[in-house]
Amino acid sequence: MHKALLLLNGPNLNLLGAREPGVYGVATLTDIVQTVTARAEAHGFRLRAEQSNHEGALIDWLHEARSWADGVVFNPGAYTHTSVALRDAISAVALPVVEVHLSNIHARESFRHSSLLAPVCIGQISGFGARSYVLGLDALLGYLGVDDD
Ligand code: CA2
Repeated sequence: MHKALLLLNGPNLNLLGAREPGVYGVATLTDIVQTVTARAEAHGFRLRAEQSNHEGALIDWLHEARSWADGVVFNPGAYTHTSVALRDAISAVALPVVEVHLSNIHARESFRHSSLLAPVCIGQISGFGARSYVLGLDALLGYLGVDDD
């Protein structure tokens, strides 16, 4: 085990906290990264966080993670609903990936109800705001056999 995790965020999530607080909450991506990093470190894991608005960059980080990470917490943003390429990347790297969403995608527009990625992830957490990331981390650690607090 590398004792290291990747926290990956997709398009527009760099805007968190600045706009649409009613839908996505007031926490910034920096706040979320700090919270998840502290919790990962408390369990003895390093955490690397990356965000990109570009599909190819997200794919490259997933590929790289194969050599250094034990798993991934991933908010793919709108690529959740569209990206066969990200689905193929998740399948190819064969790392455990937890899909997380701030909003409850099932309670929103119908085009957000389906995820092309969820079938190749170990699970999906959706609707708990910034806490979705903490729940996603805990689910990943549990999957990896790390004891609870
Ligand atoms: O709920 C989520 O976490 C989403 O992944 C967020 C995506 C959306 O396309 C997915 O359907 C669900 C959108 C992220 C946009 O983030 C913004 C943040 C602040 C202001 C505007 C957009």
